[in-house]
Amino acid sequence: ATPAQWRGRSIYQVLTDRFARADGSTTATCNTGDRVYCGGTYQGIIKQLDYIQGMGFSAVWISPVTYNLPQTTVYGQAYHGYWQQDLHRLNPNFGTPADLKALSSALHARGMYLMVDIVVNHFGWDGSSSSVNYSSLSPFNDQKYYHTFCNVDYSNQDSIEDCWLGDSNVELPDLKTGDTTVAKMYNNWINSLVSSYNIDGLRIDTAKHVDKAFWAGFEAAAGVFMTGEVFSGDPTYVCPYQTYLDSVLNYPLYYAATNAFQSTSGNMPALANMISTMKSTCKDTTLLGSFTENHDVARFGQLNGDLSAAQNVLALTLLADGIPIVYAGQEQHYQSFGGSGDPYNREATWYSSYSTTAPLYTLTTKLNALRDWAVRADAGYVTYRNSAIYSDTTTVAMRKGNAGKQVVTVLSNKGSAGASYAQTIGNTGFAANAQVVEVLTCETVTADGSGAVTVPMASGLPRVYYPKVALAGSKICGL
Ligand code: ABC
Ligand code: CA
Repeated sequence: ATPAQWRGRSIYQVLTDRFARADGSTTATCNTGDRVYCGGTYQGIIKQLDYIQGMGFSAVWISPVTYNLPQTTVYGQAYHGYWQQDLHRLNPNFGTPADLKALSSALHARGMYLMVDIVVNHFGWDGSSSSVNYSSLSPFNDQKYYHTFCNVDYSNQDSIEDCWLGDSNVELPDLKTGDTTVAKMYNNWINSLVSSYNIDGLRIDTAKHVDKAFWAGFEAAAGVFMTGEVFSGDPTYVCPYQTYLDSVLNYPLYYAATNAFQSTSGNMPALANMISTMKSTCKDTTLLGSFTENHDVARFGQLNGDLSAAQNVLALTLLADGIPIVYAGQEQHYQSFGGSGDPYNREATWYSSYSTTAPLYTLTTKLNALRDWAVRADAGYVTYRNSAIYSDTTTVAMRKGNAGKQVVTVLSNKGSAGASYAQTIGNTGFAANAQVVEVLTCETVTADGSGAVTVPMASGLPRVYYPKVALAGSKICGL
């Protein structure tokens, strides 16, 4: 699928090993601290597609599918899939080629897209740089395909691109992606992977560690939308990658969002500023991947366990510019047991029993439904650039969508203990005296003569408004 086709989609991210087992177990042991395979598979995902689609997602991002190092390393097993050793074989722990094709078909039968995580920057090796047996790797089976070993120095871009990630326990031998032979082999591979499994989009691992000139040929060979992981909170570092890739993950917004909602003294004006800064710095914010959790960073629930705060974070994720991405477990308010970030943020989703009544599951359902309606109601919704229309120390309001079909979202970091108060929000673009529906409570309010809305804030909850007349036929709030 093309970038334009992806704009209106909403992505659910899974680590295949941790999302669902083929036996449907909700009790199978999965201790994140052990860093070993827990038994999730493609067939398991197929069985839980009702759960994913029931929340309103229209695409699923799965972790890397290629064959990985088979050993148990100092850092455990390759259950996450980022330690590949053979591009042309699949990781058998997740199923057979037929199983992956079955997942792709099952998604397409539902009108959903498949996004696959891929790694071109490196392979994986159980041991130090001097112990790598290159002939056991495929198809890059010779040292000549790899950069000479050095550790990444993050203060130097050449080093970021040419040196090795990992450490002496598990090295990540770095491919010479600047070499035409290597690039050609990668281009052939991605072309055949995409067509063999009917893949609709790609998530590019470690994009900032690959030379920029590599991407044009690779993107052409893949022929589908791709979003790159450029792990940095700095817009001036991240945005230029949109010259080389359709899209990148919106890490700067991630940092601004988690900082804003982390506590009742989080920096809300900085969040409003970041929304503006990304618009002025990036080529097209409407193609970025918006997320607030993933498999590398702390669960939001671990930073702040307050449910209202988590609701605001989800509302921002789903209603900001770009393609929203929710990481499996976020809808169950997972908070990581035992520690923060990798590996503790990779809890088995099955422990939630896939509850469809969990508060964040039902919230996600409502937000995806509204977004989906807004996307269908106005072709200009997805390309309209979201703007922060109000901010103070505890509140940010934003507007996305053309007049009459716009979503106005009012966010608060006051938390569940927050007092009730009325907040007037102007610059909504709503018509004078228009009736607008708050889609989470289904309460209607009437805008004043200037389109401003007086919002009844309470318990730190987010409020989401859409013009009432434009909801006719949506089934949202019974309209
Ligand atoms: C393994 C074990 C861990 C163990 C670790 C040492 O080794 O599993 O338990 O602690 C995969 C696996 C991991 C595994 C690693 C290494 O491989 O999933 O479990 O860790 O073997 C991607 C993937 C990620 C994946 C890899 C490698 C890359 O999403 O899951 O990891 O294929 C860097 C990379 C980024 C990478 C990330 C994990 O590390 O750039 O691609 N993610 C700074 C740097 C970033 C850096 C980040 C985290 O730190 O600039 O480049 O990301 O290390 C902001 C700044 C940022 C700064 C952050 C921290 O603060 O603006 O620049 O980021 O304010
Ligand atoms: Ca590299």
